[in-house]
Formats: sequence, structure tokens, C-alpha cells
Amino acid sequence: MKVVFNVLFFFIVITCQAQENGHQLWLRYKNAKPVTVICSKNSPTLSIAKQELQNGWQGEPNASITLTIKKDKALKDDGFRLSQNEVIAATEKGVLYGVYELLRRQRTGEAITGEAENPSYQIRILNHWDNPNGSVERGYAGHSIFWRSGPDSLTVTQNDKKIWTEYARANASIGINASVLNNVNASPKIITPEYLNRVKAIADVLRPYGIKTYLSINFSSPAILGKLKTSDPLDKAVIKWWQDKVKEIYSYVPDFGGFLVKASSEGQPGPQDFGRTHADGANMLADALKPYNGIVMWRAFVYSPNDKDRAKQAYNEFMPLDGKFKDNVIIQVKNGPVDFQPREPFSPLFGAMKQTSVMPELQVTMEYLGHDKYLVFLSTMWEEVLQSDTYQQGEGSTVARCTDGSIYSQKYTAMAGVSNVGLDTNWCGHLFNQANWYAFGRLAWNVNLKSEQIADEWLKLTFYGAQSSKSGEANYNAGWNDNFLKPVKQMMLDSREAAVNFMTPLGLHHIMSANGHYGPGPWWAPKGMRADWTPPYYHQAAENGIGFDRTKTGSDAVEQYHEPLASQFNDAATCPEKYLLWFHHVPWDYKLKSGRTLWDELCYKYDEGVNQVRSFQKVWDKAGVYVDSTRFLEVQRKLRIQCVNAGLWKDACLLYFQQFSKMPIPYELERPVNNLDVMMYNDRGDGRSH
Ligand code: BDP
Repeated sequence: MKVVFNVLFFFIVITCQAQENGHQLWLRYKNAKPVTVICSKNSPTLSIAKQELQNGWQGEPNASITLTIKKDKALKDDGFRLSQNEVIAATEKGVLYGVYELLRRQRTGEAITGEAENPSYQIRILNHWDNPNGSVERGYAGHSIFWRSGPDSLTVTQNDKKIWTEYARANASIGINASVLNNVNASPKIITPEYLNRVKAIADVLRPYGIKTYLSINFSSPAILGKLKTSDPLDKAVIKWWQDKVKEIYSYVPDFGGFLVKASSEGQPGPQDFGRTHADGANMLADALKPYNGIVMWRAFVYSPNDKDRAKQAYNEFMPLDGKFKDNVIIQVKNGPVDFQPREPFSPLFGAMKQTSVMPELQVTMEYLGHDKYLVFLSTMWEEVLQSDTYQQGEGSTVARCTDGSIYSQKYTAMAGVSNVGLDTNWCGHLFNQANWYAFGRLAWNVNLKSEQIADEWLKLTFYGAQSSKSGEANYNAGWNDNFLKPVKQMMLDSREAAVNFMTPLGLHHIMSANGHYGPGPWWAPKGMRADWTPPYYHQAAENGIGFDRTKTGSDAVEQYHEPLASQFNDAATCPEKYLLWFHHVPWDYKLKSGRTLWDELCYKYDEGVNQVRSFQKVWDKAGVYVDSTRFLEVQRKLRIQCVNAGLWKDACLLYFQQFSKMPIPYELERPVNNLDVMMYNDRGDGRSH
């Protein structure tokens, strides 16, 4: 009898919670109240706005709400203004954003104020690194939502449209208004007619949600597709080829946004193949797009194996071109000078290019931060970068203000995020990776939002109406404050620092194993491999110390920063310790502010990182029971994996570096539980073999 009861109970629990698979993201409309929506105009976008209100209204039952489109001096672009019963915007898209904001506030319990809310950046764009065969470069959430392989790969199905609609809706709900549909390592075929047919189908679904479609292009397309002798951007036939191609693309997608270009970078073709500059290449494409109001997002992610310091190269290549780009070109700059590491100082290009439009590129997918395995809330990392002061126009010239049009009058302002979305049921692999998609959209809309606020919103929305596996109660009012919201929010806010601690503390960077970019690999340097792709190039561990000397007597990367930063970074005594080994090669017994030696401090940091993740387990076990068991268990499992991996990072890095420091791990700290030779032997490069 007892067994039967248990089985029955289990069955009921499973069936009740079957829908709790994370697919709804932060858009959990439950128990909507009736509402009348008044709007004198009709359009696909406005119908969506109306429908959303009807599906999700949590205000007074039977209230009336008016959607008003009118000019208002305080409203910029797609900005809006809310009241209890009216959404005012100058554009239809603005109305849609206002509706989502109103519904969000109803669910989070935030006050509805009448202030104008305007976007920080005009273009808030996701970059999908999706390949035409459906694989996703650095994707950890299943196959591409846009592309697939197989004989019917280009047939547009109802299922395709459903997922694209859900994707578009999720983006619109957080203000994202643009998508690049394919990988920056672009296949030329993306702009052939058969693929353009599918691009058109996707664009048609995204459009009513206010999302413009962009494509990454391969710079050699004229030669590869057009069979021209060259792809030289100054060649007349090449120029004509691109003009015709652009015209053709606009015949499929009349409001096409433009091109994203990775050129002369990591083996991709580019203008430098023909002795031309980035400006020559970008401007040629910009001219072709200009008649249609299209733009070029030209990436500054460039480096070559011959350079003594990879961190300097983008600046060196792009600064001489400042002022040479057409006004519909934006230079897309990764947040740090190397590559989306857990922590980097900001790229010195921000604020330095004064006559060129520049946009930040952030990575939402967690290439270097644990893929779909770790819980890392990236908002704090982005906030740190965006609020960094470049001093380029005096104090307060933050990266945000240098790129959002506050300081430089850019014709276009934009922020890009490398997407973490795939076909996985929960979209992002790890439930908490949804928070990073959410945070990217919110920050692109309002660059001054605090991570605390973003985490608060996301948690309240994501667990809205979730049924506590403890009490069976459903949470509609973000109650459980002290039991759930508070500790889990704190865990999110601490999670990035924890990851830095157990992976790359004190300014270490790029010490992951091989191309998998997951597990530790400070030793990883196969024979014949480009030095700048191997960790020893970056950590420079030796008997005399550790760290990359980027001071004036080293590579002089500090010189690329504006004063007072150049001097501050140059001196180990004034360099923020979080960047110490980024800028300095420091002796093992160097004394830090804590009074500890560098070696001891490293040991403490790695140990602290591991302990932080262990403490996240406790937080989640205790708080997680206030949410449904499906999502609770999934996150619990991933935290266990993260703990194991954090331990490996600590053991691998400490035991490896200890060979050089020859100092003991402070005796009060937990000892390593993995042997270095075994870890190295087991390291097959994907980091998962440990
Ligand atoms: C690196 C990735 C690589 C990308 C490249 C890029 O490892 O897969 O193609 O960035 O941004 O981080 O172009």
C-alpha cells in the first residue's frame, strides 16, 4: 500500500510539474486578470502588445488600458512612459516595450512611475555564432534555432516558426531589437538565394517583435560565390558585386539591418589579404549598404602570432584608422583586450577612438566561464566593464558613456551580446544562464541598471508562480523573500567573483586547457602550437615569479590607457590587485595588501573560490525547496559538477604553479585531492576528461 501510494505521489508530482522545464523563461503568465485594451491603431506589433496584456494582466481586474502613440519631447527612439492605465510611446515598438515593462512591474511588485524610459543604445543586438549546418560555435545549449543539417534543412516548418516566435518575444520583452543569424566565422553560402529564402522567413517572424535581421559575411564571398579573381575591396568588380548582393538581400528583407564582419582575424579572409586596411574593407561594404540605411559592424578582434603581446594588437591596428571609417560603420570591440576571460581590464579602444563609432561586444554564452555547467551571473562582470572609467574625456568617461552617445556623437550606438541560445528546452543549457540573456537585454536598454536590480527582477519573474516543493504553495508575490529571494540573489551576485577566484584570480588569464576552454590547463602547450594560444604565454610562471609584464619595461600595454590609468597600472603598488598578474610579473614572495605573499594569496584565492561554490550548494539546497522540484534538482546537479570542477581548477593551478614557487600551500588550507600528473595525463584538451 505504502509503495503504491509513493508511486502515485511521485506520478502526481511529476505530472503537476511537467511544465516546469524552464522553457517559459522569465515570461510566466499565470492567472491573468481580465483587462480591456484600447488602441486606435492596428498593426502586427500592436496586436502583439494587446495580446500580451490580455494574457498577462495582473493589475486591477476589468481595468482599461490605453496604448497611445504620440510624440513626446522626453521620449527618445523607442522609449516609453507608463501609468497605471496608459502606455505612451512615439513608436509602435516603444508601445510594445512599455507593455512588457508594465507587465514586468505588475509581477515584480515594482512601482509604476510616470517617468520616460529611453534606451541607452539604439541597437541592442544578439550575435548568434550559428553555422548553416546547425552547430553553434561555443554554444552549450543544443543546436541552432535557425539552421540545421539534413536534406530538408532549408524547409521552413511550423515548428521553426513557433520557436522563432518564442525567441523574438523573449528578446522583445527585454528590449533586444536586432539579431545576427549566423557565426562570425561566416560561411559564404549564407548569402546565396537558398539561404536568403530562409533568412527572409526568419526576418518575417522577428519583424513584428521589433527585431531587425543582420548577417555575418565572409569577406571572400566575391571570389568564392561570384567567381571573381579577387575580393580586394578597392577592385571595381568587387565593389559592384557587393552592391548587387546587397540589393538582392534587400529584395528578400526590405528592412535588413546590415553586416557583421570578422575580417583578417583568426584565419578569416579580410582586406589585409590584399594590402588594404580595415577601413578600406569596412567602407566598401558601408557604401553598398548606405542607400538602404544598412550598417556595418566591423570587429576589432584581431591578433597575430607574431606580436609580442596579443593584448596590444587591436589598439595598434585600429587607432591609426580613427576617423577613417564611414558614418554607418561601427567598430565592435570585445569588452577586454584579449578574449572574454573571467576578468580582464576594459579594452583600451573604448574612449580612445574619438572620431569613430565604437560598440561593446559582450559574451553571453559562457565559453570561458563553465559552459552550461557553472552558475555564473555575468551581469556583475559587465557592470564592472561598462562602469570602468577610461578617463579619455576627464573623470567619469566610463566605457558606457564613451559608447552610448553621451560623450561622442556617434550616428549609431549599439551593444552586442554573443548569444547563449539553442534548441535545448530551457534555451540556455543551465537555468541560471537565462539570467545572462536577461541581463544583457536589460543592460543594453539601460546601461546604468545595477546587477542587484537585474537579479531581483529575474528571480521574481523566473520563479513567478512556481510551486514550492516544500509547502506545495505557489509563489505569486515574490514572497519567501528571506527564504528564497535574498540568499539566491546574493549567490548570483557573488558567483562571478567566485569563478574568478577558482579559475583566474589576481589577474591571471587564459590558463584553460586547449580549445575546449573549460577545465584548467596551465601546462597546456603542445609542440608546434602558436604560443599565443597556450597558457604559458599568458601566465609566464617561472622561478622568479608569475604574470605577464605589460609595464613600460615589459610589453608596455599600459601605455594604451589614458592617464592616470597608465601610471596606476604600471606600478605594482598602485595597480588594482585584481589586475596584478595581468600587468605585472611578480616575485612569489611579493607582499600584497593582505600582508600575505603572492603565493599565499593565490592559494587563498583558489581555496576561497572552491569554498564559495560549496557554500552556493548550501544556499541552493536550503532556498531551492521553495521552488518546483524539477528546476531545483537540475540546478542542484549542476552545482555539484561545478564544485568538482572548481576543485580541479584549484588543485591543477596550485600544484602546477608550486613547481615554480617551491613554497608550501598554507597549512590552514584544504590540501589538493587530485594529483598533478594524473590531471595532466587525463587532460585530453576538452577539459571534461578530468
Ligand atoms: C574566441 C572563440 C572563437 C571565436 C572568436 C571570435 O574561441 O570560437 O571565433 O573568439 O570572437 O573566443 O571571433
